[in-house]
Amino acid sequence: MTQAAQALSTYLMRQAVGRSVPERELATLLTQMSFAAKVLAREIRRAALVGRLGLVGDQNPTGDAQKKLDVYSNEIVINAIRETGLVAAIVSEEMEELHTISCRDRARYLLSVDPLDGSSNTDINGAMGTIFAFWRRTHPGPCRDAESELHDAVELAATGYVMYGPSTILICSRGAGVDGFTLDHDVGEFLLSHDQIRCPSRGPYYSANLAHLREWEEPVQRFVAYVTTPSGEEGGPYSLRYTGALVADLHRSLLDGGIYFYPRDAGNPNGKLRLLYECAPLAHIAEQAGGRASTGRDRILDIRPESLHQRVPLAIGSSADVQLFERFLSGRQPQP
Ligand code: AHM
Ligand code: MG
Repeated sequence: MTQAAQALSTYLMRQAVGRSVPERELATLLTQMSFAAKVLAREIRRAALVGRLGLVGDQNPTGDAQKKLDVYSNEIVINAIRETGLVAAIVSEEMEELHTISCRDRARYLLSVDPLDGSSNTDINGAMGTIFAFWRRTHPGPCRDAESELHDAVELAATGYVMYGPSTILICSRGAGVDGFTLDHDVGEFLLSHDQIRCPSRGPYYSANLAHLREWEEPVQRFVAYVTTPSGEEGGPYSLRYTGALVADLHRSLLDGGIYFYPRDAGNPNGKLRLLYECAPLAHIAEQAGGRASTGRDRILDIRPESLHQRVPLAIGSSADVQLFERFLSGRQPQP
């Protein structure tokens, strides 16, 4: 830690000076997300010691086996946000229905959240994450139908993710670049460690579940062959890195360059990942850092949500790499 280390609370307070009430409220919401992240970081660290590993026995709304840590993470995030009275409703990977929490006039935001990304890593001490987005409601005031508000593509106000790895890091954006804060456990605070992150424009990594290679459409297979060939104009071959946690794989691309993709296949025409609480928040972060995010065909942030747990294919990371992926899908790929 340098002497000039800036706490997240100070950073948010400075940003709030002279800003409107809604902007100041956003600082409160980010503070509460950071509080939830601290609690989760502690719980993930000691999960094996307090019986919090393994399955609950249920499936979540999108058909994944629910882990004890999934359920716990969801509760922690909801409690932290509910207390503020500033959020009208929450859509979460772990809840089938939209969770309405406040109908007060001052509930100017909606939250979409994946409380525990990469939950297949819980029991092997692998990296995990939390992904979130606060959406500005178009019609503040009593909340009658938050779900249709979300479908009307309300505006993104702040996004971020937390990565629980060797250290816990919180990355966030309010639409003016991306900053990163590392949790200092002794101080009990997130401290600014990554000021204005810029994503390198290309490589040297690609992240994808190659078990599905033969199920992907041919252009995606050709893309993999291209980036793993030494003669590729991108200076390949790219090295494969895949952790099973989107947050960890994107984090690497954001700092070191590269692309993560989870494309559609014959059995899953929209891929696996969810628009509202996985793809859109991370697309906003990637773009704010100078990167790019699309389905391979359409920009993620241009997609109007049709349902709460809607899935979309995702290619995200360095701008030149995602553009190259898009070129393959559109048949304009470089010739070998
Ligand atoms: P989750 O939120 O249930 O953990 O699912 C999302 C995760 C991503 O973090 C990860 O990249 C992907 O699913 C891994 O899926 P697969 O095991 O099919 O490769
Ligand atoms: Mg997830």
